[in-house]
Amino acid sequence: MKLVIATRNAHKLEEIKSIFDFQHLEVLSAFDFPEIPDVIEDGNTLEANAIKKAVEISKATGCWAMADDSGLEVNVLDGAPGVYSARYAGEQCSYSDNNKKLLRELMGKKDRSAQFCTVIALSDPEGNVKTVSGKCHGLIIDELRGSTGFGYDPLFVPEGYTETFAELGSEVKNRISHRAQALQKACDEWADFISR
Ligand code: ITT
Repeated sequence: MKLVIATRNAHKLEEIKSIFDFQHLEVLSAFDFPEIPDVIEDGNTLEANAIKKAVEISKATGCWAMADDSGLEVNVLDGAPGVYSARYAGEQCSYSDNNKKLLRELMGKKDRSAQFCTVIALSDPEGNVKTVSGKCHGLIIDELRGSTGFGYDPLFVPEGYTETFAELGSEVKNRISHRAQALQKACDEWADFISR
């Protein structure tokens, strides 16, 4: 049975593949379907966007599809960048632009608490969908540290650690991250589907 991971983010794809045990499933990704246009992420919540990505890709490919929508919520910024994490500094912006904007917005702010949040949706080819979510609490530091991972990883120190996700590396990140927690729930709750 084929399952499409509905992402064009290579880092995210790599993390999902190394965290989740897909057992006998044949795993594809949006990179295998270049003719399918990007899904417009216009939902107001991570859940709405994750569902939209999973349903559109499953309908377009005729396969089951799994989608991840994630964001960084910074408490003193009322949850921003949140659902707009990918384009915080504007359309077509880079990870570096987003990190610089976040540091600017946090300049002089004492409360550095934040959480990464993920919703993962699974859709069958008819568009029947289920979701799980995961959260990882931590702090935003005031300089970029580390070179692994992607996105806001060089600024985020997870609770219980002193190094950023980008310094801790994939082994630790993939054990404790928002994505790891959501995928652990997926593994528990979707076992019937996965073992079919
Ligand atoms: P797809 O929609 O194709 O999956 P995307 O990069 O647009 O890829 P999102 O819509 O979920 O993914 O965007 C979330 C953004 O939040 C992402 O571009 C990163 O900047 C950031 N992000 C998400 N997960 C992250 C993580 O584990 N570590 C660091 N930053 C992350």
